[in-house]
Amino acid sequence: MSDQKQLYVRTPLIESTPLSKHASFKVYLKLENTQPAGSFKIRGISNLCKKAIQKGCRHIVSSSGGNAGLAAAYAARQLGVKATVVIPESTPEFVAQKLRDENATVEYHGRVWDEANRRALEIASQPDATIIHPFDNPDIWEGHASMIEEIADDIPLKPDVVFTVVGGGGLLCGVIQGLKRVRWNDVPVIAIETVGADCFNAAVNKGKLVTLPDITSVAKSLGALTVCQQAFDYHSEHEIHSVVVPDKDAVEACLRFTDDHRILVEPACGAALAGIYSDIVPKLQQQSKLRGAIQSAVVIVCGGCSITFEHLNKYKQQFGL
Ligand code: PLV
Repeated sequence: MSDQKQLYVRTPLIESTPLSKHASFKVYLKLENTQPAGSFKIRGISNLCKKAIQKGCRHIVSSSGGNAGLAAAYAARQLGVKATVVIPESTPEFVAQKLRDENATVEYHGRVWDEANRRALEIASQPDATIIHPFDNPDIWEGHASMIEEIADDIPLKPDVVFTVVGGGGLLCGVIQGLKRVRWNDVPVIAIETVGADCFNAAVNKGKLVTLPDITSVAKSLGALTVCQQAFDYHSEHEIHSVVVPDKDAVEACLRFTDDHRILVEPACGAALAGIYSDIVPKLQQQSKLRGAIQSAVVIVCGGCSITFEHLNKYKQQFGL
């Protein structure tokens, strides 16, 4: 396949009646869960993979908690090159199988993503191989930014706020770059993490990058120990409100979203939806952090494959929901 072919799709932007009813303002959902490979990741990862292949790469090496690896494996298969994905032991076996189904070689290494990444870097030192970082690369952010351009084309009016989640910060960087591209520099972003996967919030509170000792959240896809420098730097350039929600709220949001929209998402994505279901906007307004009335919001439904109906049911019991 030609490396000119776009590997991501233009995703739907829908106005959500149930979430709008809950929030008392219009809520639009950017349905990145409908991307090939299951999440927004394919936007940035395919951009980075294509550029690597143009420079002679024949072997894509990814270190990923799952979704970035799936996007890399999908891109590699579409572009006709080999893929190896190193995943931490926290990644469920069914995700490993999905990677194999994309023809990737899968290697388990380490407890968390950072340890898997060290092994991936070793493999990527082989000739013709290139490391495809899951979040810390300008080509990733450039690719992710395309989702905001699509939103700007599809939404009737500029939104008053955008909800997204933060893992290593690649998605946040893409969102901010996209907002800059469409000249929505004044649209605030609510950047949500879960307790125990909150490296962006820790950095914001400390005023410098912080490395978490461990990832204790069930939202393993948000589980980078340190956020990327660019995401941290954007915090002083753009109005970004860092919010941390308990795992229970992220899981509850997944459950409610299943009923409201009949779409199954993993807790990493549920965290963004918790922005609406857990009434983050009124809380921020009470703290005088969000100025002006909110008439409409966009939630980036980032998607992700690390969930099954059975897993969601287990989480439901675990959190007494
Ligand atoms: N997941 C990464 C990093 O994990 C991965 O390797 O797949 N939502 C979903 C469904 C995700 O899979 C991720 C990232 C994020 C959100 C956060 O994106 P980021 O890392 O660009 O902030 C450690």
